[in-house]
Amino acid sequence: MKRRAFIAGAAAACSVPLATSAVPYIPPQPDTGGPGLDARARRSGRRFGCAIKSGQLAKDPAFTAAVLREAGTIVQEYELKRHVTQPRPGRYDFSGNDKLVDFAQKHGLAARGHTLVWYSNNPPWLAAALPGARGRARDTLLTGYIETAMRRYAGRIGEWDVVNEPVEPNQGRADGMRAQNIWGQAFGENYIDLAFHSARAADPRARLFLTDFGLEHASRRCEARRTAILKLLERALSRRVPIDALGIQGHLKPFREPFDERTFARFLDEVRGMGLGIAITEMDIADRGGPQALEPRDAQVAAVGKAFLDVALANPATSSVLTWGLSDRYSWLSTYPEYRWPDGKPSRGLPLDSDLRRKRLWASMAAAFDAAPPARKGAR
Ligand code: 9MR
Repeated sequence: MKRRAFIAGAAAACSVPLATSAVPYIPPQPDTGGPGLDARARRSGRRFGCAIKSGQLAKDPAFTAAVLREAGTIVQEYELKRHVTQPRPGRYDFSGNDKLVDFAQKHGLAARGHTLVWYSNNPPWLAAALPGARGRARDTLLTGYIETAMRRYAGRIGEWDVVNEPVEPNQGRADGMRAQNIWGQAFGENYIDLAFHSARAADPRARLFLTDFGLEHASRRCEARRTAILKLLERALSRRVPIDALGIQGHLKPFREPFDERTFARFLDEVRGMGLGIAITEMDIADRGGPQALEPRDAQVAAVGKAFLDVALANPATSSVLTWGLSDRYSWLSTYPEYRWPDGKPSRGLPLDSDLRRKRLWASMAAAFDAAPPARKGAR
């Protein structure tokens, strides 16, 4: 990079109210060779992975090669959601995820399962059946899928997002639980107990996650969400619900909300203090609202990624980091109205650009993995 552009990038990186470090981090230019992110993550006993779709593997060999270069674990971007797998009652279609799990097995990758119980992406028949159902029939609408999916992939999917996105304080409930949620409406909070108990029974060796977004920034929105999650975890653990770990999605939006290392570190300490593991399960960085020019924008995105991962990896309970996609060639951020650029240019929130080149964000993630102290061994 030309020296002037570099300085401009660095200055811009300093001007974003993101992190509390005294010395601003200036991410290095990415190298083009060298070990991938999973190899870096393994140095501290962790894993790196990404979300993928089976269609990408079928149609894009260059992207597939990039996944194999960078990732040690994969997760389905959508192919285990119930509207896909259970289009009609009692009829399952696991064909998309079977391809992903076969791919993982063939190449020695680990696989996560996303997601078993979510307020969203349920088939219409399920949302229609739930309110009128009672007793065992109602329980089965929740637990039947957990049992079927987890038994099918026992030994091949080691970690499951059992309950996804349970809190939403801005929906008005005093306890911060998501009000517009078919599961909460049918069972009350007990849906969480039922889900985790049936997951534990379906595959006792699997690591069971509760996952949510909006836990990362130093904003009122995230503060309320962190409080709601901590209280939920406290209640659930006191009822002996078998939750092993919290999945922090990590959809960062640094040009809208600040990131503060101490705030995030304190939250992770509280989670660890409850005896839970931690993973970053869906990391990406919305660059909408950042500078138009790519150099300073990429530098700022990379700086936030580093600040965020430095805190996440300083905690020994953090076992893995997954990004939501791997390359800007395929990112939900480029399709979502709130985050996509109005001129149709791709969002640059993932480690590889649209041409599969390693970006500054890749370099800052690699640097964070390289510097990470060891993870706790044998975490469930
Ligand atoms: O990225 C996913 C997108 O392709 C799907 O259409 C959408 C609905 O299934 O889900 C997106 O993934 C979400 C994930 O499942 C939960 N956390 C937020 C993710 C981004 O919206």
